[in-house]
Amino acid sequence: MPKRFTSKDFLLSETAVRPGNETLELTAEAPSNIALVKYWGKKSGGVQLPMNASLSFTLSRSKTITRAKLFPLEKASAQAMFRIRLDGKDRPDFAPKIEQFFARIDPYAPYVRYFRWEIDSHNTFPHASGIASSASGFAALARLVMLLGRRLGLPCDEPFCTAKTSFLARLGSGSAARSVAGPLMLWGRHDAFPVSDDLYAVRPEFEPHSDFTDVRDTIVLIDRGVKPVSSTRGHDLINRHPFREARLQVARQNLIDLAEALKKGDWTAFGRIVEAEALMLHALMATSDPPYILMQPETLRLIRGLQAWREQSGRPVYFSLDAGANVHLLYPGREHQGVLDFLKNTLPELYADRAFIADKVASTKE
Ligand code: 2P0
Repeated sequence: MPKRFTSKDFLLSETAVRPGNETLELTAEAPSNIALVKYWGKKSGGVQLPMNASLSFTLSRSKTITRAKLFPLEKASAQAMFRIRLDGKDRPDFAPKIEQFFARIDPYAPYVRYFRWEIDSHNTFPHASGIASSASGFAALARLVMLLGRRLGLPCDEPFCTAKTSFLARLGSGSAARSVAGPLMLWGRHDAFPVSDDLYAVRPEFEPHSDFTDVRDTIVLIDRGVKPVSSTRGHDLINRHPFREARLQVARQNLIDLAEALKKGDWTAFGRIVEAEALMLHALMATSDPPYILMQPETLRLIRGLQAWREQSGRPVYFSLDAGANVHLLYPGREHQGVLDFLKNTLPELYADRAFIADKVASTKE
């Protein structure tokens, strides 16, 4: 069984590295991901620990690419000094979450404070589209921090390196923990999966069936606006949610059943579980206090259209939803043209606007 790490394994003393006085330029990128079993709710009494285990597909084409110019400081600053841009434009609105990230990772990467950071990020997908940009964004930033550590002479062997990258990314955004490798990532302790951990995501120990080697995710961009309720707030509301215990049990069982479906190559069972998870996520939102709805009329139009089309054609195309109105269509690669034709017929205005992104799940043969 692969080695399990504790947070102590990731600690670093302030004097572990010598910064040098050279200006550095580093680039890192990280993919987005779509949760099949959703992370929804955090454990109380910890920092960014998931209430339940989640499993995701890594989206190989939707990425954040982050470049940092690092200017050495005379002496380490008291807190991380940085400036953040997206596509060359200053984004002070991103600063609070990044500041929190740098503060949380400080015991594990104190060398961050030896530099003034000029960070420039770019997404290969529209930023405001809600395609888990905090997941790929924080995973890319965590990779940069790890890359800097290597440049400063810290050893980073596998599996330690991926585990620590995920551990750091998690401290920025929970779902980012899963955006550090692929094609399937498991985050959160689950007794049926001995390698699973709350502190960082891992590749699950099971092999998916060959019918899951070429998986596509077509993301239909229904709403590109800012979400009315953030995911962080949504996670909070689960702690006093009347269905909390039921959710925990269902998520636990869904993960076991989903692993079986993936191992057997059973697309029907896969679709049943993934769709139930998506609807449960949105049902939990609708029954929170206060309740809220992130779906839009087009979300339902698409879901209903898909159900009718599937019934009539028998094609293995299933939907998932993130914390937003956009719809992810998951299917084997051979169905790609059929999915595009279906979208053209069901949502012609969105199709004409090309408001969709055909993504590819990182190959399960990786
Ligand atoms: C997930 N989502 O598993 C779930 C399902 C969205 C839908 O985790 O507070 O940005 O930064 O840990 O990770 C989105 O929430 O929240 C999310 P924080 P995050 O992907």
